[in-house]
Amino acid sequence: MEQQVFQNATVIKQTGSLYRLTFLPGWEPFTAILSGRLRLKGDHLTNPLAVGDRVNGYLQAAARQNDAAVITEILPRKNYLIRKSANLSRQAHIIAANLDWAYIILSATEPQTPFPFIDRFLVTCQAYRVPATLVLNKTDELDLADGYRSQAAHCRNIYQRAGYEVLEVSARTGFGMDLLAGKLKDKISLFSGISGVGKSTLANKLDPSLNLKTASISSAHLTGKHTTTFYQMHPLVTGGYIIDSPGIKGFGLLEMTKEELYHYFPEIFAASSSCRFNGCLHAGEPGCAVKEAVLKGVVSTERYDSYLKLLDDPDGGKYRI
Ligand SMILES: Nc1nc2c(ncn2[C@@H]2O[C@H](COP(=O)(O)OP(=O)(O)OP(=O)(O)O)[C@@H](O)[C@H]2O)c(=O)[nH]1
Ligand SMILES: [Mg+2]
Ligand SMILES: [Zn+2]
Repeated sequence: MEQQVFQNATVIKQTGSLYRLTFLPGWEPFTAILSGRLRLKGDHLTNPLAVGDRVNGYLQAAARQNDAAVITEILPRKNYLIRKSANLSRQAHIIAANLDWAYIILSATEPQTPFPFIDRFLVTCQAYRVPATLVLNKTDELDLADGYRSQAAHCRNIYQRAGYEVLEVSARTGFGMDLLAGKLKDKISLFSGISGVGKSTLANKLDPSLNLKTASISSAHLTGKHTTTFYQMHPLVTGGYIIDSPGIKGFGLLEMTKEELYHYFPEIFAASSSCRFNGCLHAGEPGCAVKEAVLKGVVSTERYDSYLKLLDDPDGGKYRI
């Protein structure tokens, strides 16, 4: 059989054993499978290949519909995001690879994302060198109750103090969407977050031609319905590419020691340079500058508590969901 090699295609979708690839910046998706050799590798991973991965392979001549291309090589990753697959699982799941930016989408109203979830996501972004921004969506609903308004202000305050940008938008009214579109231009960005916060609705607002499936949150539990089921990259009419993702249910940190954890809380790391002891874990040691920064309000008590909780995890320095 005649073979024609290809290089540097980008994975834009995975469904079972089939991958969709394209050559960026163009957009002419074709189907591919993994070579047997690659399938055997990486048994500690639920997915050897993730959306955003760059790959080499070969096309089969005169490709008919069922003649998928074959991926023979995964190119080195610039970065990636990874999490534990599930409780007690030793397997890990690569969320996406080669990201320019990660957005954690939150709802200003419902459903609410627990702070520990946000912090685990941000810690992972720091550890794997993916810049991250928080997006507070559904701000059009902030008039529903004063409680929501103060909660949103609280969230903004905590994360801005930690050094993160917090964008306020409404996919419904379009508020803040031009600013977001400008940030996404010329980049590959991930939209992550729990189900129902409006990831796919935001994508549709940015580019109505995407026409992604969305669904209202459950009126009984105010939770999302896990409408999006695949990670998938989409080109935006305003420029750039976004990866829309299924709502994340749990976020387990991976391979992180107690000694390195504080490096991934930027504001705690900054304060730690003045700690009295080398190797201070900022958990009550004398002369701890982090504790002092918390008392002064430079580091928020919420983020510090989050840090201490992760530090206290009994799993020998490795963290579970
Ligand atoms: N009021 C209001 N509702 C919104 C906004 N954005 C999204 N929604 C609604 O929130 C619900 C969930 O939106 P989706 O886009 O399906 O949420 P998702 O994050 O993609 O959810 P999964 O795919 O399940 O992870 C839908 O009913 C949307 O109409 C917004 O800015 N304002
Ligand atoms: Mg969705
Ligand atoms: Zn300290």
